Amino acid sequence: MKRYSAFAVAREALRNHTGWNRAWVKPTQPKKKYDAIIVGAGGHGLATAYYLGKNFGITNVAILEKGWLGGGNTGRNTTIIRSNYLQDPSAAIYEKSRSLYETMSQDLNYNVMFSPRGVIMLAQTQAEIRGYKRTAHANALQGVTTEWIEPARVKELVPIMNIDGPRYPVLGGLWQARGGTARHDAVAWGYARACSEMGMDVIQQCEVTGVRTSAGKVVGVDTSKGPIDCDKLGMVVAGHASVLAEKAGFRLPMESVSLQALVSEPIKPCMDVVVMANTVHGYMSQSDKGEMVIGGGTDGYNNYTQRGSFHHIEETVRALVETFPMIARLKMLRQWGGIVDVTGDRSPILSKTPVDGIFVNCGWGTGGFKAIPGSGWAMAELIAKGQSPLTEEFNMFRFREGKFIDESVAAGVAH
Ligand code: FAD
Ligand code: PYC
Repeated sequence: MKRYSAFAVAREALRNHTGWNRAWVKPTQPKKKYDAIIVGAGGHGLATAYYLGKNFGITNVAILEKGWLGGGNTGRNTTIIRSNYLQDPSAAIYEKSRSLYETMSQDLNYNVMFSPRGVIMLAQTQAEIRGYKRTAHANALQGVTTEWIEPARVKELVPIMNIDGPRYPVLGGLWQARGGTARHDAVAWGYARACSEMGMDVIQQCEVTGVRTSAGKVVGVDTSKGPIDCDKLGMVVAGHASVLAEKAGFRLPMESVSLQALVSEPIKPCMDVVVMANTVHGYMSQSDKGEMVIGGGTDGYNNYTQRGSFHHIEETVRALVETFPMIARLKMLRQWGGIVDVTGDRSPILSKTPVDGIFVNCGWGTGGFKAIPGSGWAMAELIAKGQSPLTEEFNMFRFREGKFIDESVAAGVAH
């Protein structure tokens, strides 16, 4: 596998930072009709379009975005990638995704800065020990490489951690050595550029305001740039999924809520793995620029603010100071929020809908960045062939039938 030099990584970081890389996507106006329209140019929408072209040769496709490329949760997340989920259907799609991240830069010819530095989920209660040991056993059966590690090994991996914390000492952890991070904007821009090169239209500043149907089948959408016809429609709009579904005449079992994150001033390298501490509601990694990237739980009430409430920052920082005392001296640089789409079983929806020709991909909640390539791969198959082994169990009708895919432990972020 190709390895990038430190120079290539630094050059790519600069190009991403300045927006230079985004300029590769050709500006375009909508055509009258497409074989497929994908609503939402976040990672999942773009990856869906990309694999429609790459795996099925369907390129008469438009991706419609009301804002800008990756301006939703894809460009707002803390980029943690892992596949240590409990249930078999989850492990299949998240591990497919993680493995696609390994070769994404080569596949897209675009450096997404995938960094498999390892992810630890700390156990700080007896219940977490049981939960994570159970996950490690399930992962062994699923072919996902994870292991339970003892506190001494945690300390070896993360010397800055205080494992004897006053409230919740570290009792061990679930370790996934090939988990890690990637550059979020680059994932969106890499897919967008590849879609554009295949002849697809990536249309920004184009909000879908209505969905047109005839005899129970989709025929097109109304947008802020006028009506556009299509044979198939993929709704991939995360926190706005229920709003768009309503325009097509059906409801989704989903709630939208704000999740926030913050970064510190940049400091010298001090932590080369990702740490999640779910009992105390905090997680942290260090970015390539040296900032400590920090997040916590979701707001406790539904909202569309892209801000997050103040008490959560306080709670998150308090928890992390306990676990990493040295961060008490850091200044925080900025804070932001995203609107995450949360289902009752904390698993996504990739599904046909009651309207013929409309497909929905949503419900990734606090954890969909890691799933972008696997979800796009599976969703493209669902749209092209009407079924996919990776999406079967994630259909929206499972809530009516009681076939939940419970991932409340693996979700990793309190909600
Ligand atoms: P988005 O990127 O939100 O894309 C949806 C797009 O649809 C948006 O660009 C929006 O503008 C557009 N849209 C909406 N309505 C319309 C309309 N009517 N017409 C046209 N366009 C429309 N996941 C992880 O795996 N690891 C993490 O570490 C992680 N951390 C997170 C931290 C935070 C603070 C947040 C907010 C999320 C985090 N997530 C994480 C979750 C992850 O970001 C999301 O699950 C994922 O990015 C969802 O991608 P998406 O493409 O579905 O949605
Ligand atoms: O799903 O791993 C995750 C995650 C970490 C932070 C937010 N989501």
